[in-house]
Amino acid sequence: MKKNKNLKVSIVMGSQSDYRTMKLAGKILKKMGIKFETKIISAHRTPKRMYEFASSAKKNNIGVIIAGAGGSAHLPGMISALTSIPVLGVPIESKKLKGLDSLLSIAQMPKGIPVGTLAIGKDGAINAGLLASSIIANSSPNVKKKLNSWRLSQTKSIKKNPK
Ligand code: RP5
Repeated sequence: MKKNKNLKVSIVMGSQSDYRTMKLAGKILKKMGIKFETKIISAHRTPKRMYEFASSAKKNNIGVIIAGAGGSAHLPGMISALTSIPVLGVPIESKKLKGLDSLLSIAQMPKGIPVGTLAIGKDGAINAGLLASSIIANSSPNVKKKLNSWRLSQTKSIKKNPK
């Protein structure tokens, strides 16, 4: 892969109400020293904004897109249809179905247009941040180093015996 230290991650979400979950992905990226942006883009409420974002993402040096959405949650799949940049989908925990709707919608993409689907809610947002970091680490030794030391300190924090 071409070395490009300036690849950014874009965190997009369907609504302001998704931010309390999606900001956790940003927290991880910050720790890894990865540049990122956050945007509200709704596939159904702002379809033109979605199209413009996805079709210009490559020229804007975006290496990974993290997309959070709840309910029918078509944002990650629609973005993936418009760009070959890897898209990681975070199913937002919805009020009525606790995010099962979001999870199935994001995970069940028909063949041809993939979305890497994470867990429902905050765990998914954190793991999306970590997975995006792993992808960026392929072309950034600095990020690889930070990611490895993050994982090592997680391992060290696990006690051998319960109290
Ligand atoms: C989806 O609808 C958003 O991703 C959000 O999770 C859900 C509810 O949106 P709001 O009604 O809170 O704006 O598009």
